[in-house]
Amino acid sequence: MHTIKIQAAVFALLGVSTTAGAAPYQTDYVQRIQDQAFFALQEAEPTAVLIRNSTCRLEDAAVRKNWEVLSGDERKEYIRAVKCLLSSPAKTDPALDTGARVRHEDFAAQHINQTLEVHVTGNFLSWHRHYIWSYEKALRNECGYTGYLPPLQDGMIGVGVANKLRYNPHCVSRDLSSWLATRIYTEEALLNLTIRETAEDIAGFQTRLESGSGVFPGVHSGGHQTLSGSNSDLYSGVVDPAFYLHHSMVDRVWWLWQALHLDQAKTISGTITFGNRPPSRNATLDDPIELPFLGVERTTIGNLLDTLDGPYCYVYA
Ligand SMILES: [Cu+2]
Repeated sequence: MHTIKIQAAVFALLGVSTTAGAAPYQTDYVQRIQDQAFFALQEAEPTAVLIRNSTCRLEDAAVRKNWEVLSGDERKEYIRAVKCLLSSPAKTDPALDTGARVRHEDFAAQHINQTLEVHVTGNFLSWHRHYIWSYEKALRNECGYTGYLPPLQDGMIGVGVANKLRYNPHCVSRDLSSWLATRIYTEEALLNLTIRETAEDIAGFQTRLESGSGVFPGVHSGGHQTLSGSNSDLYSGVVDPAFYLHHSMVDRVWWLWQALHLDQAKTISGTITFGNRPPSRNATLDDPIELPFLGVERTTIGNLLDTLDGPYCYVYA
């Protein structure tokens, strides 16, 4: 298990300027897709409320705003809350021997322990949605954060060997590649992921998310590679706080796809083994999603497919 020495410098990636007021930022092509998605949700709301198992309403939903549009003070508040998780004591049962010393590491331990069951699988998107939502909850309930988990649009992590769980103090590293970022986060990539035939079903969406154009990786894997350093380790990339902003962006892209394909929003694709090795059955909506180290209530994939239902009530802006 890893521990992290984080000082403000580590947050260089998170915006450079926590002091300057952040300018509104969202490229036009992202805004166009965002507007289409939100319009689709508004159109569907009168019928959607009737079948929801919660009291969530679109107009009251929490809004996850992009990191790029947060003000300097909002960014500082987020960083302060992350530092709080980095300095609060771990809560996982010591008997589990996860190696976690601080709260942030409880989350890392959970990801490391389940890595092969929640990547390149049918539960990848829903498990990570629930995982980062639990992190957001900890920021808010345990560290007084008043905002929501912001997606990072422009910094969007390969497979390494995990040491599994043990106490392993080291510094988080990054090796940012703007060269790669400018080739991955393109209008083409977003269109291919959302409104084009390439993403006409959830299998196509997931393929694009990982494989991109074929030459460059997709926005999920490519984002981890863009951050590089600690993020090059599929298991323990979560030690880098930027992991959560990147995965908020991945969740946002899935949310956009779902809103633009409401008739398919509750479909999933993939099996229950990493890359289907060894070959296994397809994942189903009844498959459990569990975060036992984090004390999060057991749920199912099917319960996590709508950000306005089940345990959730949030949208992206
Ligand atoms: Cu992951």
